[in-house]
Amino acid sequence: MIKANFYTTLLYLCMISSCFAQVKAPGPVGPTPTENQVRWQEMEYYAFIHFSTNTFTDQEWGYGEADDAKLFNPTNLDCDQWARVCKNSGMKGIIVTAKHHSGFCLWPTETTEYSIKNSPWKDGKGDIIGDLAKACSKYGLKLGIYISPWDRNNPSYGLLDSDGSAPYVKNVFRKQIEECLTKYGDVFEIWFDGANGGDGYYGGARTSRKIDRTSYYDWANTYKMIRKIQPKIVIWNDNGDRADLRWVGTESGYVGETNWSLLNAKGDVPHDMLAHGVENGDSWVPGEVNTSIRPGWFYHEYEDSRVKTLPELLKVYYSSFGRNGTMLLNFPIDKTGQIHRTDEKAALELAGAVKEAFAVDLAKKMKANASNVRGESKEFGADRALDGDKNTYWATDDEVKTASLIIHFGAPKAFNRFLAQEYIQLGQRVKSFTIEALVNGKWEQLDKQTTIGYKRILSFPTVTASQLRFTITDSKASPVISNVSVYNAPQILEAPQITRAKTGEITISASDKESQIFYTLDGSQPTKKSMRYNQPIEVENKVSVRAIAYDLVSGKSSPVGEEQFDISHKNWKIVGVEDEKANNIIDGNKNSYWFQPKNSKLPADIVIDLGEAQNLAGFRYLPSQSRNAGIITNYQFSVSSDNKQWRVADEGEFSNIKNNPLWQVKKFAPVKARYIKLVATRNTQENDEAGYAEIDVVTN
Ligand SMILES: [Ca+2]
Ligand SMILES: [Ca+2]
Repeated sequence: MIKANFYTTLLYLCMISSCFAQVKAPGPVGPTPTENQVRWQEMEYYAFIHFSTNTFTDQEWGYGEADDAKLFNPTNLDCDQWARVCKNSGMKGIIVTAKHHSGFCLWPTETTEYSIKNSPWKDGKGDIIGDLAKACSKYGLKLGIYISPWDRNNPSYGLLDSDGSAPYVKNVFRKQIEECLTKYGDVFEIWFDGANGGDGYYGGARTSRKIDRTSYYDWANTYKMIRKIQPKIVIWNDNGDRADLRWVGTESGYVGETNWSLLNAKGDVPHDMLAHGVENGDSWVPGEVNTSIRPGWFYHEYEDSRVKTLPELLKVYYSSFGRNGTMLLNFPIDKTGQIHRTDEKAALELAGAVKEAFAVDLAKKMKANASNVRGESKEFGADRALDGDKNTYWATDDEVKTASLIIHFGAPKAFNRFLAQEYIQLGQRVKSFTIEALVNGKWEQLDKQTTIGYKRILSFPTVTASQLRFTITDSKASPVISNVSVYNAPQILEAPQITRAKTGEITISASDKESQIFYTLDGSQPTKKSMRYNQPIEVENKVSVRAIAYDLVSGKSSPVGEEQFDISHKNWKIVGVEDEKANNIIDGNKNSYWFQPKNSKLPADIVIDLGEAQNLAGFRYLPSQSRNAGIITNYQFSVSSDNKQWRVADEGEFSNIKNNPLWQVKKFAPVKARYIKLVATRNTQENDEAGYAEIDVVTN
């Protein structure tokens, strides 16, 4: 009897399990990624390295001048340092400019003399791609190659043989790709920039060459060759035939909040499609977000003070792979041949902040239930989204396109980040979703968004709740969610930014909106007992503002932010300029600027009416912070009481402004005057441009 019972139970159990086994996994919907695209997407974060003759000629696009090769001579090149910085920054690979538009090659290619073979570095016996490949392998990073299709040095670029074939593509470009893909081991990605054709050296012809973007490179056959040599590679191409990955339409470091990993295989891709993908596109072409840690892609000493700050880098982080993209962050290699220490520090700060923010997944292994589970099978249950396994997922029955998943935290938990992932191997499905928190027995909506894709991260003000409800409100097909995570990221306590508008009104802002701000106006050290900042402060006179950001939860405060302002610009006027935009010079915003009209010549002057006579003892000048142009080096500063009779108060130069284009302060013997005139006599580029972000005075 016992035996029979045992077998009956066993049979029963087998029936149940076979019943479960019969619940079929969801089928794919729409285009799906290749294995290569999935492997690439899971890398999430990797580096761009820009290094070439440009580094030594201080250019972004080298002309391809033959002699520039002789300038390429890093004093202390260290590919190990590049890889170490990238590894410590949490990156998974490095894409290097093996050849940029100038045509200069960082490896000893057989295809041209314009390479490190003919540079003084290591007497022409070096191989940077080889060195980097070794360093990458040492640090467990993947190697990627950038080869510019455009070559401003090569004599055959843009020319066609009588049979219509392109000798440059056949004998140079394709051979260069072949060399890079065969000599240095596995290459995870190859990058073909979209800048193509135009002026160049072209073997000394110094002319302009145009190409037909659709046919010149014969991409179909070029791709075939690439995939044959490196079957696991992904191809980035913003130019010709659709490849594996897409540009997101900006180099500023973000992709659209709605971001489909789909495009159509044929046809133009306008900006909107680059930014958002195409909901019903017929091909899987996910977005890669590329941006530089500095304004430029190549190293320029004058950008040493313009490296992205932690809040700026975090913004890129959340706006790239927080929005179903990958993040490709560029390091310009400096003239010594290394990643500059300021850039290294910034990247490590980002890595530290990210590590802290995502240290504890509050949802992991918590109890969860869903409004619908596919075939009521455990295999597709809600807990499969909280198990930390990327290959398991919560799925609903085929006909169910809206569904909720509730996470029960047990005791109420504080959190401010939500992360969700679709199992993209079955296509990108979710069209919209909401998240809500159960606070004191009531559901409060935290956010309402559109697509998810590989990974979506949402930030919101910290909330304390016992449950979180994630509702898919619309989907192309039954949703398939591989992961849901919840975090409580600490505040970023950076020194607050202090600005003053033309009206004199002072605004203080913290990088984390949840921080409280405390400030002083008398130069004393601010503490949490100082004045609390709630709204802009009205101050007409000279004032010194000091402020801290304070985190109520941890009791920690930021370093002190500090600004000294002279008299308010409330009654100031630009004299004798029709262009309204000239007011940007006195609006208190360092990011707004004005340039003298295109046809004007140096010396160029700008006159400001201060509204009433002031006791002047100096002036300040800030060049444009976004354009490396019109930076005044030599000046004359005059004052007047009637805008007729002028007296020179000071003249001279802003000595290091080229490399450090920040505020320049000049003092002079006190004088009373109502009008000031700044005359630009020379600029850093020895041309006729003169630009200004701000002009200010120093009063007595
Ligand atoms: Ca899972
Ligand atoms: Ca301004």
